[in-house]
Amino acid sequence: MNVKSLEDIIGTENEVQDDNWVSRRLLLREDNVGFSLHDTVLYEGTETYIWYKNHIEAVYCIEGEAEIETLKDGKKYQIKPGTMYCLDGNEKHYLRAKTDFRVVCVFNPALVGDEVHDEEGVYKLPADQA
Ligand code: 9YT
Repeated sequence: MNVKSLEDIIGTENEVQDDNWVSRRLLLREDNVGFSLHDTVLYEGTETYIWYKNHIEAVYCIEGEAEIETLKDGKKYQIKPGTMYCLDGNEKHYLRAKTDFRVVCVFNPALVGDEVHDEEGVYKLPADQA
């Protein structure tokens, strides 16, 4: 049985940050469950360009509000606590956090742990999965 608390992650290498967000990674590839599980906060007023071309992500909002815009069709989706979103495929999108926006995210394939978006908004795959 694998039991962890957010406090176990904060301040460790599994708390990963960039300018727009902090991601506390509770389950990773090394846990061998087929997905990774994150508790993530995107900071108020930020706009993040994302293209998960290598991953499927489901996002469940537990605090705050944000707008998602998919680039291919310009559609905008308002996300608030209790709302989940999961892209149809690997669409490029913007995430605009209207307030601090706290979400629980699941990624498949599981992240290794140190991923941040590259210049294309992508999380690269490790060499053995690329
Ligand atoms: C919602 C989203 O994709 N935010 C960027 C961070 C990512 N969810 C992560 O690595 O936890």
